[in-house]
Amino acid sequence: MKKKWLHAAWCTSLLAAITMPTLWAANLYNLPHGVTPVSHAIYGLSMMAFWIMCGIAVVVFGAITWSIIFHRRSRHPKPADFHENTVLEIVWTVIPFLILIAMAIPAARVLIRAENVHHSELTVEVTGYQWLWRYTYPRWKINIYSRLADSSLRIAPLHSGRSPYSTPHYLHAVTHPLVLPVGEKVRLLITSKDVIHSWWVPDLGVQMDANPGLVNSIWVKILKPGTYRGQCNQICGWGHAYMPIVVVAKPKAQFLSWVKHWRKRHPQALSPATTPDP
Ligand SMILES: [Cu+2]
Repeated sequence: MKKKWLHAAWCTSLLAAITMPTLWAANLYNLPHGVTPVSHAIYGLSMMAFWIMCGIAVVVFGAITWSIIFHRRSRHPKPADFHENTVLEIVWTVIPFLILIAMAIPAARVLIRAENVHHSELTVEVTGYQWLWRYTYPRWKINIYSRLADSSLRIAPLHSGRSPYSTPHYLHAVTHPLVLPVGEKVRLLITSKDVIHSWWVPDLGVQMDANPGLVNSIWVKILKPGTYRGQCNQICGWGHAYMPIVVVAKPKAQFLSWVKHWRKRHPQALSPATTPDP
């Protein structure tokens, strides 16, 4: 009896030793849960695929382990010598097919939902340039040029002699962030004035190509105030690493007061958008 308990304790410790680092790594490297309904849906899809893969792994590796143990050489197993098995072949074709269908239906639903920009409450135009982003709020005629922050720019040259660790958010800080209201469906119209860029903010569940001559639309509804960082996700030239994205989400009242202050401080920005200096 004592031996049995000892055995159980060993098995539990071994399981914990395997599980704990796995959970820690999962927290570190898993997809971010994000702060928008779409990012939550994408996270749900990712976890669904993950658990299906875990189930498949248990079945496949279980069968392999079982075969290794119970059909080992020392047991002198007699191999089955059948050839072709219609039932078996139908089963291993139909099961993966059903699994794929079960994954494709919710994935298609999320895709359709992510692209449905109807009933948006605010529109912001996002334009990529080599190497900065311009954010335009047509409702208030606000133009924001969002460049890499000076704190990063000073360090970026190869022989600057400064450590990237000496500044917070190195290469992820900008001169002016994109400010959005919390809880509102915001339509983003994304395009480019030169080469292909990509507007990517993982916490918002958004990655959309910015193509010259084409406008792509996507929407975000940020559920939590905060600062969310991303970057251009399409290699667009030597300055590709120098066009980060920072989104600041504020509650509606604070957002409107930001709009008021911005317009007061930047009356020149009320004119139509012009191409920024390189
Ligand atoms: Cu780019």
